[in-house]
Amino acid sequence: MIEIPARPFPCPFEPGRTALVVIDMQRDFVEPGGFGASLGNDVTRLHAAIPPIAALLAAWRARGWPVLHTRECHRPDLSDCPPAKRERGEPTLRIGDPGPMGRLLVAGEPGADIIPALYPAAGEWVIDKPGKGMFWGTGLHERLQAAGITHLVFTGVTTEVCVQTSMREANDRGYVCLIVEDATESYFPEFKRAALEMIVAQGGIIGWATPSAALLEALAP
Ligand code: TIU
Repeated sequence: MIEIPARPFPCPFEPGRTALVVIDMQRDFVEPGGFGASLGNDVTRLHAAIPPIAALLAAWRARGWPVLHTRECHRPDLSDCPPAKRERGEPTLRIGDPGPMGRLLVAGEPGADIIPALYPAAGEWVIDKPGKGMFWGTGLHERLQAAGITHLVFTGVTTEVCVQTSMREANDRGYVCLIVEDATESYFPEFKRAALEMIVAQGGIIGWATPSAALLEALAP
């Protein structure tokens, strides 16, 4: 067992039983013309998280530890996209509409895939999820249990939407949850700051937070 310097206090880390979770680093959120841009967001705000995630992926891959990528996307017939989700607001394009990267947030379309810089390696898990959280409708808890994974390190986008929802779901299922502060980003800096604070408040009510440099240094031999 390793201890990672973290807020609000050192975080336990079990080598081999700790999966690196990369949430929704899809072209649809990070590149122009996708779902994130259709909601009126400046997608360049998310780019700062890419190098830290790449460094963490390299560390996990070098050690043969489990890596899990998620993609928020729906079946082509949208049978798993609730109308309440698709019809909300006044986006320039809705989920399932054709855009420059194919149909927004539809599985198999170019926009729904993960950005080349962080593309999954052979053998890494890729979980397609219809919701913001990674456990809803995915069977992921059973797979993690079967693999003996007890600790999760969270990265990806966006901090206060899919990352925080997934981390809250994981906390309720008994996983030790650590979020990497510079490996997650939001379209709204103030929401990122607030999400990180609410995770570590009250003695780590949802989990722990640490910068990637502290995590990588603690893992170094
Ligand atoms: N809109 C926004 O901030 N996020 C999402 O819709 N999905 C994820 O966070 N992946």
